[in-house]
Amino acid sequence: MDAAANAAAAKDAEARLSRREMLGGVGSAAALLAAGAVAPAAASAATSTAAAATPAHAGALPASGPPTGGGQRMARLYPHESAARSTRDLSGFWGFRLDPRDEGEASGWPQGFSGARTIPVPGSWNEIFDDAAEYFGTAWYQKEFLLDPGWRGRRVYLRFGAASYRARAWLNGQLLGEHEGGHLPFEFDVSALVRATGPNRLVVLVDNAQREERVPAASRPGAGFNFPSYPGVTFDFFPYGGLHRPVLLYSTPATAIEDIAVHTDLVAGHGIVRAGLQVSGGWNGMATVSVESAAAGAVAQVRVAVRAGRAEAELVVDPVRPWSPEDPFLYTLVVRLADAQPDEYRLPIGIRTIVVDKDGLRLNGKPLFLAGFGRHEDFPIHGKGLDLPVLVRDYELLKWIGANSFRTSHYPYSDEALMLADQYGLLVIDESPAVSLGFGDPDPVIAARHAQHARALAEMHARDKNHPCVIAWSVANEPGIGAPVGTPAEHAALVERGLAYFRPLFTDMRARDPSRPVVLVSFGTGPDEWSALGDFICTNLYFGWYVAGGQPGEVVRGLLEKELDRLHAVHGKPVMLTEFGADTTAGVHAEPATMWSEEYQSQLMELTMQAVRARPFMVGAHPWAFADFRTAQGIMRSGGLNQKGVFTRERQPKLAAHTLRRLWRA
Ligand code: BDP
Repeated sequence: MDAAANAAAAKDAEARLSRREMLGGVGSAAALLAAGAVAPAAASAATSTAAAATPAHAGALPASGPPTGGGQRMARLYPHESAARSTRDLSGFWGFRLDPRDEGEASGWPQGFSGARTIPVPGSWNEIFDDAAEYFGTAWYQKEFLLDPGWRGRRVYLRFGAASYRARAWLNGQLLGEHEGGHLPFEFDVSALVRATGPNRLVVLVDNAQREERVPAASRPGAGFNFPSYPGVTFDFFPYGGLHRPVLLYSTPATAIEDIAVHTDLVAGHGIVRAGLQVSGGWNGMATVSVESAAAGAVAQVRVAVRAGRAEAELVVDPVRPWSPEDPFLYTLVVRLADAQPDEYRLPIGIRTIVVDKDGLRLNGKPLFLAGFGRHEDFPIHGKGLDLPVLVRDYELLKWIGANSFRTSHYPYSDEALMLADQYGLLVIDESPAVSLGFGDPDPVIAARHAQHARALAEMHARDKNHPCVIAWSVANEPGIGAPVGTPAEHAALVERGLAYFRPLFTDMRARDPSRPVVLVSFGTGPDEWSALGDFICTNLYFGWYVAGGQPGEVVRGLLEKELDRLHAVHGKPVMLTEFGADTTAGVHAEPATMWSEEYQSQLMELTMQAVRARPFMVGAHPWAFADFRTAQGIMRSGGLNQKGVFTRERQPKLAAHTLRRLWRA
């Protein structure tokens, strides 16, 4: 590295370090519909007031002309099966080819490409092929399938659980559309393009280029999360590429239930279930809505008139078995249309309430303390690919340790993760992919991120709104001023810039869902003005690691207590410690405890939990992190791993796991 580059890198590291130095009542169904909780089928995902900007990536539509298949539509209801609906999982072996020169589209690859090797879907290409380990460009997937003969004449949809980061799909050579954002589903109506006989060829371009206008963002070459890292991303996890979640085909009758928005309440000992319905094509007719339980059948039922595709139903469940971590009891909401081809949709629901006020969080009226973790979707060989055995094992370990909750740090997790959390009774803070936003970047970059961020929030809500496990929305993790700040006036201008960015996102999220708290997770003493937008205060504090490292005793305790008390005094709202922790190499021991040893992490956890539990205004503490996870290479991350896991990456407990188990199960 020459002197100038060296100086630039040092300056950059300084800017990154400054991040650490700074540490020192349920609405009616009508209201839900009005608020856009059930959005019109064709509505754009972005409802934000901020200027939309065209992302600067290459190959944005319509390079191949307009999509023939009607374009991408927001995925709302998960394709659960019923008497009227079936789902086919296209997971398995697909054809795969890297396209480092971005030549595939011009060379006719959408029709099907040669030179393919075999890749598993779901999975991350970086964990599978040596030549793709550090590959962040464009890659192609292809798969042939036959249409189920029973699906002829029905509507057929193709749903991608997640593609990192941008995907463009073709069926039988015809462009279906494209989607941007690596952690949320999208779907296409393929009824007009799918062949009833003979093979159908599905081709997907997945572009995982790391760009600064994307969410989350890459940073300038040579920059990194703490220090320069490779790859140079602004966040602390590996930017895996690939089709990370299942690709599903599903069929519905011609007239279909397109969306359901459920809100539940508990009043005078019985349950209230309100459901806003949306049916395709502005359909008019009668619908039956029932709440069923496996043991008792229909426990409540109403018939409602659907007018111009809309209806709302209210059902009373008495006696009610409320959903909670102790008893995660799920009913099934069943909606049936009285049509020539009657559609039926079956939605697992839990009847529960979540309330936040100045005194704390309450679930079903009872005080709630969130014990659990920030996590990652990450596992050797699978990368970010959905791995069902790991998912179940993780939840078993969460139960083993006495956790009741987790945050989907730092992006929405799979549909399967939330469906299973409903069953396990795990409470989820559902976080958007906006991690480490920086407000020192140029206007067009920030505008592009804002448009994408707004879309992601709309999609996250559309997908997750009916899960009882989701008890709060996290708009972002650790946004920062993002620039070395000179004067107080410059600092104030950047704070203002952030406020102008976040306010409309909070307004939109609250309008979509008046029933759940909305929060922003801040780092250290990151601008109070931004945290204040949240319904409770979420803070990540690394006393004992990035600040006052090596002193897990009274020094850390003093710093921590002072900052928690300050946050409560400033905001007058409940506070949650959403991250704290220490990198710990499994097997390293020290007496007295020193940094990186299991004893040190364990002591830090115990001390922090004591300080937290001594404060009635604290509503939760999530050690960072559940398990070690892969991140970019750099001098801060031995082995390319963040080792703050309480479990190893292979899910074996470190000493701190036993300590937390003792504290949380007491
Ligand atoms: C926090 C971030 C998290 C990092 C953690 C760390 O929210 O993504 O992994 O720091 O440095 O600030 O370990």
